[in-house]
Amino acid sequence: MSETIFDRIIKREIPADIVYEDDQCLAFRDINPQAPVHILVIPLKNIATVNDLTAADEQTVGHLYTVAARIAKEEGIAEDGYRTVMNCNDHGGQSVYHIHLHLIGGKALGWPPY
Ligand code: DGP
Repeated sequence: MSETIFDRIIKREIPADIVYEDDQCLAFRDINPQAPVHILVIPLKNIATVNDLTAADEQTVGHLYTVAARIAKEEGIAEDGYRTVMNCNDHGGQSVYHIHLHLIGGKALGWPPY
């Protein structure tokens, strides 16, 4: 698995505004926020895309969601609502090949996303 910028954030080789961490995941503010709250929740394990997930990753991916929900409450956006999305490959708009759950909120978001 090739190293990405997110591996370097995990290793603290480059700075990030980290809002949560535990033994499975790290959450930090997106460098290019698309809304008042835009946080990325990533597994410490480098899984390139959603296509690469296996049954062994199910607990990890579920954990990303429970962490995102916890952060949404802490950020004060849970009641109004927010979006969680994981982009996959080119057509999905993925640019960093280490899976990450976008937590986006703090304003009313448009849908559909095109
Ligand atoms: P995606 O396009 O779904 O792969 O989202 C990648 C996101 O990662 C994008 O919203 C910008 C963010 N990003 C890229 N490089 C960095 C970085 O060095 N630091 C932080 N905090 N975010 C980054």
